[in-house]
Amino acid sequence: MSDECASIRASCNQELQQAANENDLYQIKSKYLGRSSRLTALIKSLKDLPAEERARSGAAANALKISLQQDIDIALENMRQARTVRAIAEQAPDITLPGRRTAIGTLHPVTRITAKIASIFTSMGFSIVDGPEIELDFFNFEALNIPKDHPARDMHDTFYVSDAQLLRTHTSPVQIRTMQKMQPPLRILCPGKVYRCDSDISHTPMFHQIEGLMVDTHVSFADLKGLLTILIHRLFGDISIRFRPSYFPFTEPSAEVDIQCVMCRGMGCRVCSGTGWLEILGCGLVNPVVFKNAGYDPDAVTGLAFGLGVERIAMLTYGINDIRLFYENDLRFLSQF
Ligand code: 2NM
Repeated sequence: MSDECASIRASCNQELQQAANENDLYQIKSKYLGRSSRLTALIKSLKDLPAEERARSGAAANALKISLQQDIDIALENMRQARTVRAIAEQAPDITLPGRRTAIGTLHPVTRITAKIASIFTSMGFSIVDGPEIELDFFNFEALNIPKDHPARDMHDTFYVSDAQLLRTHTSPVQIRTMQKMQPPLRILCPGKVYRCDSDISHTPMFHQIEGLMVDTHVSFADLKGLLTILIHRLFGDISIRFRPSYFPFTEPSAEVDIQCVMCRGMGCRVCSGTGWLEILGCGLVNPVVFKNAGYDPDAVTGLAFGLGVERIAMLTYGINDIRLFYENDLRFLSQF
């Protein structure tokens, strides 16, 4: 009896040693613990033994059964763990492979020019200020000396939101709001999106503008010329500039500033329509009416103001001939900056 137990034990141990996979182990389990196993036969034969020996052998057979079950289950668990370890190893990334490249973004040309101009003016003591893109008629027109039915309103093809609300057509309303809140002296630069109902190769319904305003007791046209000459020379290098008389309702006197054509260096070409000059900004001394509307004493202060279109400066700087390229989000265009 105990010989048979030892023999089963030894035979099972040997097979467990040789098992190559989980399937082998399931077969061993059925062979040693199943209905037609030697152990089951042995347990069935116990009833033929004398009572005293039956108890002893029964206990031994039972102990063997439990022990075989444990050994087989442990072997199975080890095999499963080994399989998991192998699967993880197979799925693990090969850290010697070269990485996938991620394209590094670039700043949009409009962002670049805005940042450049902002840094030129902050270096001269200006603060950057912004305000709402949906404006009241008062701040966009009325306060700027552009009354209703004034022909100057036709210059800005306005998107109206309601009778009193509109999409700002320039960033000047930010300057009116700032004057209402802050006392002079004032030096501010207002970059931002503006909207005009216009669309062709040189106009988009939304574009970017930068307007500047400086107010103090003795601001003169000489200050305006000096400031804008510094701006243009820092943007375009040593280039010829001319101030040409013009008209804006919010400034008096007013001027437009031309630079020597950056394409043909003044020889005359398609970009400058053969004139050798390019218009790049508008400016003037703040109209006293505007000061009064904004709550400043027009007899106590004078001011200079100017405005420019960022896309236009970017087109001249980078030699871009169609403004719509800025808003098509074509990476072949954008990745060049
Ligand atoms: C321009 C040209 C000339 C301007 C005026 C003002 C304000 F609010 F102070 F009156 N802001 N911007 C101005 C003056 C803008 O853009 C072509």
